[in-house]
Amino acid sequence: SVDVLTFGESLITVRADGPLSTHQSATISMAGAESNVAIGLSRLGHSVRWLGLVGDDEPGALVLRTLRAEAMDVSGARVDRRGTTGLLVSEPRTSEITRVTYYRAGSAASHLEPADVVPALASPPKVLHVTGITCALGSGPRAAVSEAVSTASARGVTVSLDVNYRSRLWTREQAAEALTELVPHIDVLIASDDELELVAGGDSETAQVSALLDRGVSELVVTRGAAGATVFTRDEKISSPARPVRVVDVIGAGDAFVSGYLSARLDGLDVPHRLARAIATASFVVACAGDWEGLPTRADLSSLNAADSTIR
Ligand code: KDG
Repeated sequence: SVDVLTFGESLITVRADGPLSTHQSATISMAGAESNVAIGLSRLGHSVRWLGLVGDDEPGALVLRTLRAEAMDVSGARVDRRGTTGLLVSEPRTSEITRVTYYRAGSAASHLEPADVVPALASPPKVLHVTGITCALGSGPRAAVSEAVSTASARGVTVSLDVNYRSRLWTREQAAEALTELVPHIDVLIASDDELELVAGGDSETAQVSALLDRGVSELVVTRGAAGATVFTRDEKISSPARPVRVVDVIGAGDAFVSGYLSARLDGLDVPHRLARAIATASFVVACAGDWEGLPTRADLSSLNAADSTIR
């Protein structure tokens, strides 16, 4: 069995150097919240299995080839000819604003069903990680998440959910309806401060935190962007500021944070050290372009503490 099992939609990305209509230069890569987390965990030495559907096309081959190169088990991933691999286009508009456009409706990945993921839990991983994005892709993917988390929690597997609300895919009301019912199966819940109401209702953070802990969440990780993050458990509340970083590309920071957090948890570290690794991991990924390219290895992480020069 593996340390971490995850599944979701991975897309091909075209990162243009300007508005796509005027630009001939762009970088082609891949993205996907779950595969970003999977790459982060794999680089930190954990065994990871990723499941998902890609189209019978070059973008799908790029996705699987990249994940194999990142030492992932993709033996359960498959090609589905009912759709193509999804596409994400990003275009810089100002130094702060990036326009992101999805071409993913009806994609191969949107045909995911419970039977594509639930059998993999027969050999239980230590952690099952899912995100709210998958629930937004259609009724099959939503059922896959719901059945996977209930099967995993019944088998004693630690289940982690990153809310990851995407306004382009569904409304806040739809997200709240789908995600609230997952909560009783979740051990580690990661949400940004403005996503808390999607899983807990209400509008005061104190009430939301106690509602989630009462429903069985054992670790609630609330991220606050550049202001850092707080972890709430039954017994403690631990906050940490973010590291001061020169941000090149903020996309992927949340996924990097989750990979660092789960990695430290798998290593048996306590909550303050989980938070510290999460923040360190995120600080690597924002320093270069791309969602996952800058994710650190263990050696990279230890270089953070060996400070006497900024040139290594
Ligand atoms: O978390 C970063 C993701 O937004 C990106 O990788 C693409 O999965 C993606 C999505 O659906 O937005």
